[in-house]
Amino acid sequence: PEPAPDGFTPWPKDLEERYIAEGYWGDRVLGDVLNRDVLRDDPDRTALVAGDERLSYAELDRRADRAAAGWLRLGVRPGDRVVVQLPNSAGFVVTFLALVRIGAVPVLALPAHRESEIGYLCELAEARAYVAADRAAGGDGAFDYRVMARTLPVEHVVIEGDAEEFTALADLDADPVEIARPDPAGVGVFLLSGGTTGLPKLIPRTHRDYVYNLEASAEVCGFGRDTVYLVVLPAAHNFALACPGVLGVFAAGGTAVLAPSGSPDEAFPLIERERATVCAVVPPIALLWLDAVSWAEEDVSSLELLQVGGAKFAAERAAEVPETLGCRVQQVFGMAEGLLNYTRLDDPRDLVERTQGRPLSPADEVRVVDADGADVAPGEVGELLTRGPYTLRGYYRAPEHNARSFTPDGFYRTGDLVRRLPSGHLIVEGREKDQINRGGDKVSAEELESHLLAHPAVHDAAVVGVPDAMMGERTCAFLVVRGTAPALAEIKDFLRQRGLAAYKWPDRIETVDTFPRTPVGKISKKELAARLA
Ligand code: J2J
Repeated sequence: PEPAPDGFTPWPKDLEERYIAEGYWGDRVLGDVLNRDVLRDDPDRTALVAGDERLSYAELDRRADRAAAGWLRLGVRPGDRVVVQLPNSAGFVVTFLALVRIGAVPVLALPAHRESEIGYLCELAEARAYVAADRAAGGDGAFDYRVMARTLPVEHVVIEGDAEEFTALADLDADPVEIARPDPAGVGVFLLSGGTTGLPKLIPRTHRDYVYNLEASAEVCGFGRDTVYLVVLPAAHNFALACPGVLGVFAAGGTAVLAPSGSPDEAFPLIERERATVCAVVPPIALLWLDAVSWAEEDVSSLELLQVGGAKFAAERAAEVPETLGCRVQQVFGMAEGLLNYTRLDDPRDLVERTQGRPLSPADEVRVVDADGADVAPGEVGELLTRGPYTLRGYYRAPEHNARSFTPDGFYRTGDLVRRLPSGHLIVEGREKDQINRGGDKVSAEELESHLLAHPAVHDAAVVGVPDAMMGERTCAFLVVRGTAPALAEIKDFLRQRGLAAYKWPDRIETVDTFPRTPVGKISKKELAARLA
């Protein structure tokens, strides 16, 4: 189907009817995720713990309604896009719920993003408003989001903390008003793609597809009222938000506990204090925890399940989790574009350790294909293509990119190379897309290259991944230079000034005279990568 004028590509009618008839899509909207039974029978149950704040289901519901009224009073309307860049705070959760309740569409940026990403997102989404913290927490505490906000093309800036000349997030608080329910078929939230092109892409997720995503995930992961979910990844990332994430916990009636990071110094005391039962991490955090339990003093025995995803988790390390951390491990191979693969809680040990799980939904369609788009023999490696009731049909306002990223019959080309076992479990064997997976953080080679090319001493640039024991991969930039080669520190400083998020900066640079070429004259990244091995 043709994308609608608002840039959203709908599912074709026959599939829409099927997803409704088979019960994948319902009438629920994201603003209704707080478990209704808990709100009615047990409203004082704790929904959210964030810093010194503990909010019950009733309090969180009320705060979200009051904030929704505050956003409406500010002038934000249903359908307006709002770029949200908040840390793991109660403010993030309340803001998300408030915006989706009024039918405004949050564009979920990560706290690490800077002018280059945020400025572009505001333009692309034609955002009405931008909401951020006053300053970055932790190591990068020097960064002041208010300074960036002054450069953004938005009508309203809302700041959590010291707002200076802007609207304070705390002031978006008014007596609840009657709100028109958004259309469950409409776009509820925009997620950010890991990206393979020069510019980040926006992923439209409808209310009904994302509600299905989080509810089905909560069921597969066994979430219930007793679940205490520790959030150590950015809550704005798909994994921590809805797989099952914070929203899945709310749907199940459990408790979400927000941590500032996955560092054992911050996470372990919270696990002990709150008796956390489950946590989602990327492999580098899992490795850190496997090491830290031997010396940490905290009692982490409440943990029942560690979800590991975002990048490949080695079978040997997965095997260590039960003995070392005293909990089950679940591998998660997901993507903000949609498809989620989980190892199941009752899968045999071998599948849990060796595979990255199988699709969440019976309606997920998966193909594994060769370079010509033909299905490979069972068990062979090929590119994973997928479509289903919660996988996008097109990026927002990106027609040319969409023509390459989807097959004519609507399968999303993941760019991941996988092998499928007879059980349906997938093993991630590699990647075809031009992206570096830096411990779960995705870096588009083309995006970084285009920034590097802007440096006066850089004549040409090619970015590749270099294997790393902790991070899985780090980023190496091969440069052909003019005159003196710039030092790594200078390159990083240059990228900082250009407003590129720090996780995208190269870890290493190598200068070369010329690039190796493929027979058709393209830069051979394979050969460049081989030089590093
Ligand atoms: C290998 N590669 C993986 C895994 C993701 C849950 C978990 C992760 C994400 C995520 C997510 C991998 N082994 N276990 O959104 O809800 C790589 C693949 C994939 C890309 C998607 C979730 N898990 N990957 O990581 O949108 O290359 O989502 O296509 O950030 O991460 O990245 P992203």
